[in-house]
Amino acid sequence: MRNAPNEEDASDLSVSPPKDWATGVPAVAHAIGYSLEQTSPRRTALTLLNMNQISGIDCPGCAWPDPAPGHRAKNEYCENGAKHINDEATSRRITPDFFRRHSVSELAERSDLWLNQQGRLTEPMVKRAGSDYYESISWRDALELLATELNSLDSPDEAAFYTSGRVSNEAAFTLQLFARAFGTNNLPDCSNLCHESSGFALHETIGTGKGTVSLLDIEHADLIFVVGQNPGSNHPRQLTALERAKLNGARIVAVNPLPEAGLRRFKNPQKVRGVLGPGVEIADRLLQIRPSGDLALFRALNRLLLESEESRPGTVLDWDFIRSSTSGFEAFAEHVAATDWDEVLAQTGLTREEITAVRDEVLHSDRVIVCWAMGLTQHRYAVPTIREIVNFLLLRGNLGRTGTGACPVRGHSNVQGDRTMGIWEQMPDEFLDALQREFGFDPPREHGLDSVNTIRAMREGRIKVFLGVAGNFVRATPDSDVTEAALRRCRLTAQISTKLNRSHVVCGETALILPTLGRTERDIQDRGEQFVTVEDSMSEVHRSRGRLEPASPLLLSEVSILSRLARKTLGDRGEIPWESFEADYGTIRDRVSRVVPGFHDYNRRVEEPGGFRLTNPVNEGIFPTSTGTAHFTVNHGAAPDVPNGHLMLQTLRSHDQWNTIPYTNDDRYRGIHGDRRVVMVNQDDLTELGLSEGDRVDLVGVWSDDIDRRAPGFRVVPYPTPKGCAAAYYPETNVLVPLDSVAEISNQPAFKSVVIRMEKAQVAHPSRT
Ligand SMILES: Nc1nc2c(c(=O)[nH]1)N[C@H]1C(S)=C(S)[C@@H](COP(=O)(O)OP(=O)(O)OC[C@H]3O[C@@H](n4cnc5c(=O)[nH]c(N)nc54)[C@H](O)[C@@H]3O)O[C@H]1N2
Ligand SMILES: Nc1nc2c(c(=O)[nH]1)N[C@H]1C(S)=C(S)[C@@H](COP(=O)(O)OP(=O)(O)OC[C@H]3O[C@@H](n4cnc5c(=O)[nH]c(N)nc54)[C@H](O)[C@@H]3O)O[C@H]1N2
Ligand code: SF4
Ligand SMILES: [Mo]
Repeated sequence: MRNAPNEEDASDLSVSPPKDWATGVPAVAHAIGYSLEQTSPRRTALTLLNMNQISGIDCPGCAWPDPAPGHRAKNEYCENGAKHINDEATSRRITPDFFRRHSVSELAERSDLWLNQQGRLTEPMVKRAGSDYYESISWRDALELLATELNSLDSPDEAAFYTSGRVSNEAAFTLQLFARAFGTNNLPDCSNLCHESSGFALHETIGTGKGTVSLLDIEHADLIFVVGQNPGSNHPRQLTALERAKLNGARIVAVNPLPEAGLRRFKNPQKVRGVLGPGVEIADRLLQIRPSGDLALFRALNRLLLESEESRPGTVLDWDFIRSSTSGFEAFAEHVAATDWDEVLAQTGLTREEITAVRDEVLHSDRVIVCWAMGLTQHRYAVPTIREIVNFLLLRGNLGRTGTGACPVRGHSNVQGDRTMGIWEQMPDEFLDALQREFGFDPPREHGLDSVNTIRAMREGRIKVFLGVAGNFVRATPDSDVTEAALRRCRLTAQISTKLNRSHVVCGETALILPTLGRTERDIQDRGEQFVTVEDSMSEVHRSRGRLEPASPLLLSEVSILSRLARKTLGDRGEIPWESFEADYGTIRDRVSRVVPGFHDYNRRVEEPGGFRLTNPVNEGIFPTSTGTAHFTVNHGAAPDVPNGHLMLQTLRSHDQWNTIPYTNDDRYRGIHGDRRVVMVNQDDLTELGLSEGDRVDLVGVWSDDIDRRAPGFRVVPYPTPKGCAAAYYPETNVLVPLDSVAEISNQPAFKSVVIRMEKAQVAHPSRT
């Protein structure tokens, strides 16, 4: 079973103190080094120099936006962006011979790192029922097989179509159109695992699920909170924006259980001063909060602001804004006034002085922004926590004005765009009405399955066919043993992918690998060379066009695969011109312009340098909620109880991985090298538990069912995390996250509050000799 270690995980662990700065010369050297290892200098030049430029490739690294045209650096990318792009542009190839040499069950024992290192997929492959090997199949037969399976289902709702956020707008629109024309809203996506909690909280309170902040706002803010986010590793160019804000006089408060390198000092690699000097201090204050303590923190801040207003009436709260643009203030104020300080201190692990000092920062700041990511969204009470942050912003009118706002920092480069294009199991009726008008069919109205509910349905045999468009569903999702068993129950699983991952080898009875072009590659169709479009975390929509020769002549683009699949499955049903979609993506954008609000004149506007920005109604003073006002809310919730001798584990990314795919076994900024099966624990806890650095333990999940959730063979690393808490890498620890441990309302897995205990390792671990 792969969720236990094998010889590929043999440990060369070495530990040094965590770094207190991020992104300088070593970072750039690492990126180029990784690139040259994977590919040639010429290909490196064709990809890196093109990245994030006006007519170049949109970086697949993350959703952080690019500066406006004219303000971009020659090297407008970061170390990690360079690594992601080179991981795709690698010269290594997987050919049919590879699958003759390795059976599926053998590959299922390999590490995520090894699978990814084998290179690009080059030909469609099939694993037939009863066989343990993938073999070649033509595109025609592969799509025919998939279409036949889809058409033989008792109901379209026995199929699920997963999307990961690298998929372009054009492919996403095509996929959701196909799924709905086929007859289902089962469109689980990575957003269900990522910012779903943000979407629900923002939608309910301000009427739109998207962030309200632009790069210009960041430059003009007086105070920026960076909550539950590790930008040094996961959104490196956010540090450039924060540096600029600081040079303009902004203050920064970081809220994080860990003293992440990028939150401390930043050495800007694009400036001589950054490379040679000590760098810029990023966070003026770091609140080392206990995981899940953020609701208590913001409630306490809100209470302090209300008290300041009481002592200096008319000077603290923005009454004009509260009266004209919000509702629910009284109930909220009454609830917050009853906040119990003992509980706040216990939940946050902070002191009253620390919290009061932040209140003072707020009182001195006219323009405040709150940024956040997975440290907030992946908890049971994530939605109430984010709603409480909205309360915090509303109190002083920090929404809709320049230099203010809510900034959920998205992960995948086009995860926001995929949602805009209709990838959601719960799209509102207005969207479905527009599809109906444009394409003349009745889209299903009943909500579909999200990621967690898809796994439940597979487990019960209610989902029989699964298509993954990008991503690595089996590794991204919780409860690995349960999820793997669920996937294996499917009749057919198919993956449209660039690289090999675990979702190809933990598969249904029949399985298909459908290899596709990546962002870096030229995409030539019947009506000429195509580009695609994406939407970043700040609602900027722009083009992306690759320059490299495709990794294999047999690759098809995502749009081609989906359009052909739709034609084969639907035959003459409906009047959707799949053939022209494939030949010219401009014809898809034409349709989008008539279906999706804000996309009028799409084809023309996206030709503008830098594309266009979708307007956010909040920035025009409009709150499109049921009442037309922003809603103050009353929020309940507390961190999970952690019994004595147990720890609260958060599962997070290392510096050297891309989601489910580790690139190396190092986590440079945290000072951890040579091993990913490590658990970071506070020294006092280790002393109490009688453990020391390097000791090997099993991590054992504790949940109300009697399933034995165990991640064996982890090495202990003393780390400055709050007492009673621990941190370890995803996806190795997903086996510990119960499928039913989800955020209320959003149904997002609570990946960052997993109650565990540590046991001395039961099985001897392989060592590198
Ligand atoms: N290099 C690289 N870049 C990436 C990715 C990648 O894998 N690699 N993934 C992309 C994707 S899809 C995403 S969603 C983003 C993710 O970006 P992040 O959200 O930065 O990713 P995580 O590693 O999950 O880190 C979560 C951070 O939250 C903190 N945290 C955990 N629990 C709490 C809590 O309860 N309260 C607070 N205040 N903080 C907490 C952790 O200590 C950690 O610093 O990055 C994107 N960018
Ligand atoms: N425990 C724990 N679990 C988590 C998280 C966590 O913090 N903790 N984070 C969650 C989050 S925020 C996210 S977003 C999910 C990520 O979940 P996913 O998005 O499902 O996973 P990725 O690792 O990004 O997918 C990598 C695969 O995508 C394919 N790929 C890459 N580029 C392309 C492309 O251009 N086209 C196609 N078709 N395929 C491509 C490659 O085959 C590669 O192997 O994981 C979630 N799971
Ligand atoms: S910050 Fe994100 S989008 Fe920008 S270059 Fe780095 S990885 Fe790519
Ligand atoms: Mo994500």
